Amino acid sequence: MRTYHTAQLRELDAKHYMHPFTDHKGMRENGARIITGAENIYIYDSDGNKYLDAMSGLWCVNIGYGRTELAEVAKLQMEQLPYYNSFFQTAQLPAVELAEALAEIAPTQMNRTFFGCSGSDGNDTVVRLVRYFWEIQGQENRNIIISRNNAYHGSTMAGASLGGMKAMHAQGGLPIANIEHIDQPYFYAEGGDLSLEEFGLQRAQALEQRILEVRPDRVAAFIAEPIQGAGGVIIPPDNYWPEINRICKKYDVLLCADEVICGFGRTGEWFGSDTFNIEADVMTLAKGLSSGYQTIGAVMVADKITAVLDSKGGEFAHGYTYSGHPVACAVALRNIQILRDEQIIERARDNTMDYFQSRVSALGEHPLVGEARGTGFLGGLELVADKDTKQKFDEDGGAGTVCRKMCLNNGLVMRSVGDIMVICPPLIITREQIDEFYHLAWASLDQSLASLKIAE
Ligand code: PXG
Repeated sequence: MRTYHTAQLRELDAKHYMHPFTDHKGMRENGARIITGAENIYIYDSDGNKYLDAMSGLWCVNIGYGRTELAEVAKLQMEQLPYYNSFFQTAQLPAVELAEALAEIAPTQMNRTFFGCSGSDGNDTVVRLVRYFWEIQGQENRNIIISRNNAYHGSTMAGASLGGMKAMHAQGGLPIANIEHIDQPYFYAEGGDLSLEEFGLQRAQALEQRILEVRPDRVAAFIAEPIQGAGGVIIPPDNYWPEINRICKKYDVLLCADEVICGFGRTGEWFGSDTFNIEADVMTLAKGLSSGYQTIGAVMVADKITAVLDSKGGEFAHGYTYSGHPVACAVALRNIQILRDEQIIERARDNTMDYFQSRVSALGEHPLVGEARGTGFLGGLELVADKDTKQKFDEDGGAGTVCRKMCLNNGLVMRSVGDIMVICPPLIITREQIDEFYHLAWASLDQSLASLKIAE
C-alpha cells in the first residue's frame, strides 16, 4: 500500500474525487478531512485527531465501529461465493437467510423482501412497485404518490422527487410526474398558535384533503419517515400517525414507511413503525440494515401486496445487478444477529436512551438552544438568537455551520441541518460516553454563541 502525507491526499482528492452533496468551489478552497480509522463510537483523521461520532457516520453505524465479526463474515462469503445474481429464478444462501431474518423482526404483516444497494434505489423500487401493484389490478391511473415537504427519501430521480427538499427539486427538473407533497408535522417552526394535538391532527388531515383534491382513485400510496431525519429530526405529535393510519385505510392508499434512518433500533424498537404503531404496507430499509458495513438496502412488502403479485402472475420488470448481493447480505445478517444476540436495542431502550434524552433536554437549557427534542437515540437542537421569539441569527443556517465547526474543533461530530443540530449516536454509546458527548456539545454551543454574538 502507498503511504501519503495528508496534504498530498487532499490534493489528489481535490483533483479527482467528486464528492456527494458538495459545494465544489468551497471544497477546492478548503480541502477535505481525511478519515483513517474508527473504533467503537470514535473516528480518527489523518492529522491524528479523535472525534466522538454523534452521527453514527451518516445515521447508519448502529452497532458501532470495529466489529471484526462483520469483516470475517465478508471474507468467508467472498471466498465461498463472492457474487451471484438472483434473477432468472436463482437464489443463494445469504439473501434467503437475510430475508427470513427480516420477516422475523419486522411487523407481522411484512414477510417478503426485495433487495437493493441503498435507501435511494429502495425508494425507486417503492415507486415502481406501488404503481405496478395498482396497474395489475386494472387501476393504471392510480399512480399518484403523496409525500411531504422537507422529507428526505434519497438522491435518485425518484428518491429526490419523493423527498420534499426544494433545493433538490430546483436542480435537474424534479419532481417526476405524479408526486404530490403535503406539509410536514414540524411543530416548533410551523405550529403557530395551535396546540400540539390540534397541529398533529391538522397536519395528518392534510393527507385526507390532498387525497380528496386529486381524487381517491388516483392515489397509489403515501410515503413518510416515522421521524424525519435529514429534515432536522422532526418528531410528529402523538396523534399524527394514528390519524395517518386511519386515512390510508379509509381510502385504500398504501402506506409506505421509509425506515432508512428509524429502522434497526434507532427509536428503541426494531422499527420506527413499531414505536409509532404505523400500519405500513411497505418499508424501505438501508443504513442500519448493515450498520453501514456494506452497501445494502431493501424494501419489505406486506402480505396484502405479495398476495396480489402471487395471484396475478406476470413479471415485475425491476431489479439490480447487486440485488441480494451475497457478501452484503451475509454482513447484514451478521449485523442483525449481533443486534439480537447482544440485545443491543433492548439494552439501549432500558439503560441508555432515557439518559441520552435527559442530556439532550439539558442542552435545551443553553441560551443558544430554542428547543431540544428527541426520541430514542435521535436528537435535535434548534439554534436561535432569541428563545422567546424563536428568531434565528440569519436565514441561511449560519448558526448551524458555526456550531458544526466548533464541534469538530472540540472533537465532536454533530451535523447541522440549517440551524438544527442533529444527533444520532451509535446504539452502543454508554452513559459515560453520553456525558462526554454532553460536555463537548455544551462547550461547542458556548463557543458558537460567543462567535455569533461577535459577528452580530
Ligand atoms: N430515506 C431516508 C429516510 C434517508 O435518510 C435515504 C432514504 C437514501 O438512502 P441512501 O442510502 O441512498 O443515501 C436516506 C439517506 C444527511 C444525509 O445529510 C442523510 C441521508 C443520506 C445522505 C445524507 O443527513 N439519508
